[in-house]
Amino acid sequence: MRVKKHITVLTGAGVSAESGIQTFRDSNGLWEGHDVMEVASPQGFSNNPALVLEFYNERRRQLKQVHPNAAHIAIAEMEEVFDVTVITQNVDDLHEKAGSSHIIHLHGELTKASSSGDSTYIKIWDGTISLSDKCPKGFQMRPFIVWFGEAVPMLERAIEEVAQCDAIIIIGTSMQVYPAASLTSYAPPNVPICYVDPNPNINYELSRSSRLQVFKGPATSETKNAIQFLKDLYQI
Ligand code: BV8
Repeated sequence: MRVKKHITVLTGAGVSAESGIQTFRDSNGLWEGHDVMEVASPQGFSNNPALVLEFYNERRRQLKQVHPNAAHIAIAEMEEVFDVTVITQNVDDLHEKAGSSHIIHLHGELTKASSSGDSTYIKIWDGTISLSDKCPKGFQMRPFIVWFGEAVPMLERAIEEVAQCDAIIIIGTSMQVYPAASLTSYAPPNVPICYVDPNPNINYELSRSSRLQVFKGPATSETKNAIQFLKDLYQI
């Protein structure tokens, strides 16, 4: 029985773009609707909690109208022949809906809420979070999101995965947000890295890869080409 190769799939907002969820840095990105520090930072939340709660309530409501696209489905189907871990910067639940079974959310999840005063108090939350929602200890409930300036709790888990993978597929991320954007540097030497993006940003860490293969184009058409590249490489 052949041992399955371990593939890390690192995704960003671009993998959900064709499902209708706006990316952050493309022309009509979310951030342009709002100053990032106003809606995605602890300072922003303390300055105007109602604005921040509504920003995430709106994105949580949108989750009910969107569906996984061909890229999310191809990633889930990879599990038939590979041992796959999805490490996503996205806070949507489209990888879950597509059927992926090992998912690490580096930057949190829209479908959960946590206590502002007790980070261990985390609840599944698919409705709105309002200023009257408090945890049992009386602290304000907040989106279960890693804001700018906040530590990334799942980082060690993600590094462990990348450190023992056989290959990496990067899909739809501008590779600008750290520490997520540095994860490829923890991969074993000479690991093949496939990068699916219509506008790939070869950051410093990627520029040091000896086996970077760019698949320039949208996730729904290029993800399967990257997967086929790895199947051919491993003669699967
Ligand atoms: C931390 C939750 C320390 C919010 C997010 C100066 C230099 C370097 C770093 C820093 C710096 N100043 C500050 C920092 C650190 C900062 C950072 O990296 N800032 C950047 C902006 C410079 N990072 C942090 O603050 C992190 N924390 O460092 O903590 C610490 C340690 C200990 C104790 C205390 C503190 C926390 C970062 C997490 C922030 N939260 N999300 C929310 O989602 O609302 S990040 C946010 O950006 C999203 O999660 C998003 O996923 C992520 C990355 O963006 P992308 O996913 O890449 O999206 P983007 O729009 O940029 O790109 C889309 C891509 O898709 C493009 O490439 C495009 O071409 C492509 N695309 C478009 N269409 C398609 C497509 N691809 C395929 N198919 C298509 N159809």
